[in-house]
Amino acid sequence: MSELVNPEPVVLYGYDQSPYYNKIKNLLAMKGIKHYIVEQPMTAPRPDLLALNIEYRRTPTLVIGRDVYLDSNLISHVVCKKWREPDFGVAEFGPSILAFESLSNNLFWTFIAAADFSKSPESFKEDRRTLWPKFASKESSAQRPHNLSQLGYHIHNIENVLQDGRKWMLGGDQPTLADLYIGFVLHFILFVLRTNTQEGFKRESLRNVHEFTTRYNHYIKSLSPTLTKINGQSAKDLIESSNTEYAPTQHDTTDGTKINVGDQVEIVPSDQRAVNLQRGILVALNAREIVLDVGNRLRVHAPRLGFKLMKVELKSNL
Ligand SMILES: N[C@@H](CCC(=O)N[C@@H](CS)C(=O)NCC(=O)O)C(=O)O
Repeated sequence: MSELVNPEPVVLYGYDQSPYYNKIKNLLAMKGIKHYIVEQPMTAPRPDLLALNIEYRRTPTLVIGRDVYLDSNLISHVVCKKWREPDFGVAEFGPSILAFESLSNNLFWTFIAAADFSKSPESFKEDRRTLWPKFASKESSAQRPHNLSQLGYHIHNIENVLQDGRKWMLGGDQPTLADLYIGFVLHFILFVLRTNTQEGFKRESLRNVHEFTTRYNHYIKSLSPTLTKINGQSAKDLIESSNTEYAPTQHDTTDGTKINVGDQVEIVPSDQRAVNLQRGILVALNAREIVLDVGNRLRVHAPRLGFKLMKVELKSNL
């Protein structure tokens, strides 16, 4: 057990087939952050997370000490703020990095709308339909040609950016966070789900994009991450025995919502059906974050962008 002793454990939950999980796995490797990995099933339920009172079921989730972070965008902001070196061009999370983050999310969801999941296992499709009722339906496959054209638009824009011979998205000799944001999603689209065999996405049409993605993959493979795979119970013990202070948070009393610190609330990503609601007591709310106390001395942090926040109206038992 001694190698599990860590005053502020960093624990990543996810599964290898998840591109967003790989985005964070690669970020931790780029930053050289020692961490633990708890592999999760591809479909719900995820008992390891439920045991920590985490109902949120999107992937990935990252725990740092007793703070639980939802959503890869928030996670990467938090990681880059906490571990500033190496900097990867993101000291201030400047506009170009944010633009690449937004492009990356756009690319991913445009691709999901264009992808063919008809041959995926029925159990996987059923599971995803609990979040997105039209997932892999006849209706959505009729939209595929259109969505593929939208994907082509985004990827050809990236081809144009790379046309001046730059190695990395922001130029220069070293990769930055912009490369991570674009690299993980291009790798998934072109090489994991093999869009590279489709007309308009083959190497001859997108030479620079293909070369960039291969370069990104070589770079990721050249890193030596310090990670230990552990099971859910060991992770729970590690997290619950952590004695670190909570991450500092700020409550903005001028926030427009009628929800106050101490209220019982639920949050859920706004791009899915309202299932697997994450419940907790509101600790802080500001322009960037929602922070909840979920019991077990754990706090959950979700980004404000892309999450719905609702007050739970408690029914009297009388
Ligand atoms: N905005 C979220 C999106 C995460 C997301 O949609 N992940 C996919 C896997 S790549 C997912 O949650 N799928 C359903 C699941 O894993 O239960 C993030 O950046 O973390």
